[in-house]
Amino acid sequence: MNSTIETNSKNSTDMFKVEHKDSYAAWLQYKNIDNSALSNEYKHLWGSLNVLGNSLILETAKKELLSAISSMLGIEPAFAEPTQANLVLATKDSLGDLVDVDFDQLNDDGYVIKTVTSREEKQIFLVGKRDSGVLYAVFHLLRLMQSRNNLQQLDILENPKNQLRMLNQWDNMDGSIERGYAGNSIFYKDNQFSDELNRIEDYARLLSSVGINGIAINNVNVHKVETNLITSILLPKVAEVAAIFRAYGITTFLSVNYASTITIGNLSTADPLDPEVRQWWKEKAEEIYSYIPDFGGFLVKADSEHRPGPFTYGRNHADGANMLAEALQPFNGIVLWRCFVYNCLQDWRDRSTDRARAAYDHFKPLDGQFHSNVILQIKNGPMDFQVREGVSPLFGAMEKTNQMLEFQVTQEYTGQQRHLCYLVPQWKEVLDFDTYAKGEGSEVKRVVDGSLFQYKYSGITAVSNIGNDYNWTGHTLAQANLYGFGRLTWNPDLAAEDITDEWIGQTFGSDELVKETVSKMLLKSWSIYEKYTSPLGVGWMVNPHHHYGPNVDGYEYDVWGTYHFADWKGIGVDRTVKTGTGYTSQYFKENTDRFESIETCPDELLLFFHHVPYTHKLKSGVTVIQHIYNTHFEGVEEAEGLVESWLQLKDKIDQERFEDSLNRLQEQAKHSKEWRDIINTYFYRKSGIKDELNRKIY
Ligand code: GCW
Repeated sequence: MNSTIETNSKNSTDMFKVEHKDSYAAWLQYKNIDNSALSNEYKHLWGSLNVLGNSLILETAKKELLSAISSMLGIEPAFAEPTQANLVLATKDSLGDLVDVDFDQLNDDGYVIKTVTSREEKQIFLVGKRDSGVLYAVFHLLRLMQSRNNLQQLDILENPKNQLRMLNQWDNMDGSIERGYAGNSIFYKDNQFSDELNRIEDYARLLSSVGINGIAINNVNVHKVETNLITSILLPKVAEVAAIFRAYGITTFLSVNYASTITIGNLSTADPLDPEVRQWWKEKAEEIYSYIPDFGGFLVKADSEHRPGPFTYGRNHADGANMLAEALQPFNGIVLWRCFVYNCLQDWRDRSTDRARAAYDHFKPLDGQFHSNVILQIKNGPMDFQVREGVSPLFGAMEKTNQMLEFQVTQEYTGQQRHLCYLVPQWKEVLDFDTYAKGEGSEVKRVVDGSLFQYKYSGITAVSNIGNDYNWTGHTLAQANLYGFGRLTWNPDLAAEDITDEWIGQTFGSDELVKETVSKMLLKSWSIYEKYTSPLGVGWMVNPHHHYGPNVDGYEYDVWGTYHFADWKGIGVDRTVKTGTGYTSQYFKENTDRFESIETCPDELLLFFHHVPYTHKLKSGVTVIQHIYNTHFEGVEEAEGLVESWLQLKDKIDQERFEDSLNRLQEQAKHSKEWRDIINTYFYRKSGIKDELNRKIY
């Protein structure tokens, strides 16, 4: 990856590109096309190039195309007139009448890739409504090339389904990453910005290649030093990073400290209705936009896990968000206001409130009170990125308030990139969940793509899983989660299998055994992880604070407690209206009825919604306790199977990526036994019920 940023001396990023070339390149390998027939075919197709129009992003698109063609074909396309060039890159404004494109079919980031044959000569047009579309078209064409597709006749039209396609970096300026499992931050070190801007550029390129168009570059837990990111002390550096992302069509956002007026503003309050506080934020917004004219806006975690917020002043979250929204409005800035709000000081014996209810109880009553440039950012589930939990009932519940979905690509509760857990299948389930907000066909994906309620702003964001490891993600196979998130956010209707095949083909090449084996491993891995960890939607069997398990009672008697309610008779959280916390009532009727009834509640969420005896028979005909034993033994066998599968690929994958992944898969198989034995033993001792197959449980 050539950096346009001249680095004075070789830095670790330059070293990684040489010494860890394949690991670092992720899915943008651009390997030489050694099939001579195909190579000649492509060479003929790419013999000459013309880029119509001038912009930073068009420059990026051209640079990407030239470097990829050079790397894969060993040629440098010649310049040619637009009517002659084999490859023509253009936007709506620069295309003229060279080729017929119906721009009404394209949204702002949409593009077409069209082959036009005239006088036996083929031309391929990559045309975007804007320059961002041209860049996405280039990455699309290169995806096809890396996957060795036939490119003789192309007629592609692509529009991203989601307007905002974002990542949140939980990076702290001391260089640490909250819930990061791939090294330290690529953005910060020792409370300063990193000087390895080429690493940030390579990250921008990876993200743009899968259609990401927004990034918040600091942790939502904004500490004192990060509060200065919105001051003249650090804004010049923020602007430098924003310029790097801008060249890849990515808008920069900052997480802000809600109490900035106190921390750095010398005011004694952060009350959103206080005129001085409102004026301070208006002036702050002006200052920020003087450095970054296309700044995206603020990401806010308030009144959550000890973060300051409007509750301190007896105000609600509409008051809090709207104050910031008014400050940003003149600059078209937006507020991403997180709904992860619950009472983290609640006594675990307090059965009156259920943490799962909190976000809905806080925000549903405020529907329609938020300004049009506020978006509520809602985690996929009401608890906290568990291997499985109910889908947040907030989706679809607020037709007058912009909503966006927050996933977690970093694997905080799903193995921390030490275990393989490919999350695209989980994300697909969430996106396809029908909220019934406007009757059948009100899936979450239609809420957050803005089409169900015609939101002005909406989209999907996620907590990133990258750090400064030379393979970006700790576990090399976890690169698939970052890739899959981008592709799914571009188009939630893409099949998990297709996204997986795309990633494998670009990352590991076209060997059929590799594609078949890695695809099976990835697509089974979420189910495997769920089997040996948390049964039937109950989650949380991890150690407090670092969230690596197993620890069955880790959270059971913690401040937020009561996550499985296991006693000698049964297990599960009763969230029904009839006898439990009433959480089920937060859904629309079709889902309330489905989850309320033990007969219709899906087995995989049984313990998320109900407290049942260990002897309760699941739809599978197996009792709950026997299901726990069976799945934990199966999970270990399947985790060991992942190692066996990977070993088949020993001579088909470069040694570094093969060894990296093998080591982690072996650790995972070993650790899955710990999960199995601790959980099975715990429930055998609690229930006294023997395993029907008399396996070793003590
Ligand atoms: O998942 C939990 C994490 C916290 C995180 C918080 C949040 C950034 O344990 O580390 O803080 O949620 O989403 O804000």
